[in-house]
Amino acid sequence: MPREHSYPFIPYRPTRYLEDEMVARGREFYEHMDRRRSVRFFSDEPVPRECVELAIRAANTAPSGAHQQPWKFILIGDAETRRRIREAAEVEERKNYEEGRLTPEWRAALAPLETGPEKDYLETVPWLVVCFAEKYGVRPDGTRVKHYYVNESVGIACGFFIAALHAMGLSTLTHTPNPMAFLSDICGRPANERPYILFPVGYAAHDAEVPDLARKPLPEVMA
Ligand code: IYR
Repeated sequence: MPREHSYPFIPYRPTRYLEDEMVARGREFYEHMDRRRSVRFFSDEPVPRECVELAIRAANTAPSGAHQQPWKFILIGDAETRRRIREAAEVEERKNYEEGRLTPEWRAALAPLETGPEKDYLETVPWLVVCFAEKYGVRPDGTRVKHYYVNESVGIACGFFIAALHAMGLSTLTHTPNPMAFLSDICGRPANERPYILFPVGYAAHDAEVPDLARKPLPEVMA
């Protein structure tokens, strides 16, 4: 029986696999994702712009509330803007780390990561990508469009972005300088866009190190 629709619908037939192949593909994808780490030591080696554009295209395939795609990815490659972002981020982070804005509990949680106020990687990497969340849309006549599930939608898109970079052998860090309103000024973004995550994008340095952390085992994250 053909379904009745008020709007256009098209057939969708996602590829199906034999069960053994499903498991093999799932395992391969999981193992691939399990090799990803957040990186704080980057190379200054150039990265083709096309790679970052492809990662943004991948992010843009994410599901979103009412298919509103309430995200904007700002791509920054020029050295002067990267320098300004580093300086502004470090001003805020010095207040966090050196002027006691981080609570003792927060500092203790971060201790194993050995993070600090120095954010030199923001100038090292060839690209910065700032993801902005559109709190609401703006019609051409200036009226507002309500957006739904903005945080969930943008978070999923950023996950796709991170996964796409990893698939290309690139590294990133989900950097959320706090507060990060300075990113709206530097990137010249309108009031309906809220800075969401700042991603340095590049190759991991040849001598990069990451904290020796373990992931929670499945029974701890699944019930
Ligand atoms: N924004 C700070 C602090 C920080 C907070 C969390 I939660 C982290 O996982 C890592 C760092 C900074 O970037 O150093």
